[in-house]
Amino acid sequence: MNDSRLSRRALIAGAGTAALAAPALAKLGGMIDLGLPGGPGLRPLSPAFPGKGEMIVQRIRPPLLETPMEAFAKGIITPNDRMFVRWNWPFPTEVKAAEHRVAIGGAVKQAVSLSLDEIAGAGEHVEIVAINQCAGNGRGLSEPRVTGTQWGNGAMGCAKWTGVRLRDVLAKAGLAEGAKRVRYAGLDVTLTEGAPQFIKSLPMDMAMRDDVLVAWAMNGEPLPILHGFPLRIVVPGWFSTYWVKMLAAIEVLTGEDDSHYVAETYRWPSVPVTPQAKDFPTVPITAMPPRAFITSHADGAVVAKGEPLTLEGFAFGGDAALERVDLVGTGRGGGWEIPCDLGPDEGGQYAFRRWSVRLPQVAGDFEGIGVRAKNVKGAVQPESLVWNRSGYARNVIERITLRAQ
Ligand SMILES: Nc1nc2c(c(=O)[nH]1)N[C@H]1C(S)=C(S)[C@@H](COP(=O)(O)O)O[C@H]1N2
Ligand SMILES: [Mo]
Repeated sequence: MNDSRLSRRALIAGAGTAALAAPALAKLGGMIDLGLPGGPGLRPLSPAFPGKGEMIVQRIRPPLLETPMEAFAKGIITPNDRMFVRWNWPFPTEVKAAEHRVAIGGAVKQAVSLSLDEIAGAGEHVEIVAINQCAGNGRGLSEPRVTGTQWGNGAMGCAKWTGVRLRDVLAKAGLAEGAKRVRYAGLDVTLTEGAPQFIKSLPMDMAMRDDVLVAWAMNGEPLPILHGFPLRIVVPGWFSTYWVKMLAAIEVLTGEDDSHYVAETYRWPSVPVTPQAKDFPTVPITAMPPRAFITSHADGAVVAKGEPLTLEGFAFGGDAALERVDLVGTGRGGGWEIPCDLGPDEGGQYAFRRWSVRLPQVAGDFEGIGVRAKNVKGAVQPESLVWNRSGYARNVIERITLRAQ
């Protein structure tokens, strides 16, 4: 949560370099330090992407935009103009709603091609508040380092999604005997010949769930292009690698999915591994574990000695409701923990939830304090990083130090 802006000189130098790199950065607002261990942590901040406020630029094309942590301090909903953006491949910058179709084929009774109106008419309209989090969120903080986009913790956000149930859309085609998985693709196109298309699939029990949606709205607005206009899959509680954007095709499978992004990547070890480990079994990354963050104070912030101190932030349970949040730290007497107060449950079990805690008096520095979330399934954030070579599913307790003066 390191938000140190550079000096004006560095800022101008940064703007100059970036202006050469791409027109999108011409209106460069400044730089941000993500505090990645081993660096480099500096990234440009830019308000220049279509429909976006100030975002951390991880890559321009296809865009990888990270949300500055300050956007999470205000409330449980991440506004559309602050939601992080991630695309594996280039995608159309314009999609004509009237012409868009979703083709459903494979193990179905009757292959169909559905217009947006037909999708909207497929069933009851459902609204759900859910966290969209990249499986690689926080990967840049891994030690030892791992390859992949060096995200800080801003590859997540919480929005209200509106759509119909995937199962109601599937019912338009009807499942054939032996249907086992539901695979789907968007409109993005691969850059290099023979490269794998970004397609993902869900096991049938997930695809049939009450809250798995084909969504067309995000926070009450049509999906922005960067977030998958006109339709995207929403799988509350699961990492957003499954939330395919610009949904255009659905295929029902009778067997396992051997496609690249299911069979080869977005997997992690099913046993604990060391950085040296070579052959180990893997399973797909699916459900999100709980996480919690402090938003009231950045690492290194100064607090008033002898005064009371209120800390605030947000947390989430992952694939189950949040049960509790504790402030945890170390002191001369060993570890300590203080329960935090949970804010109102505004968004339900898949949403961010605010927490706060008031300490009666600051006695001295707080070295490495953090907040630890636990969900109702009993999953709790670990003390140390569960390292894996792709940096997936980070949920170690995030710690900061506060200086008393
Ligand atoms: N069509 C398509 N959908 C996609 C992707 C993609 O590359 N193409 N990336 C996925 C990944 S890895 C993430 S983290 C989320 C990001 O969603 P957002 O850009 O709306 O935040 O989209 C998912 N859906
Ligand atoms: Mo992702």
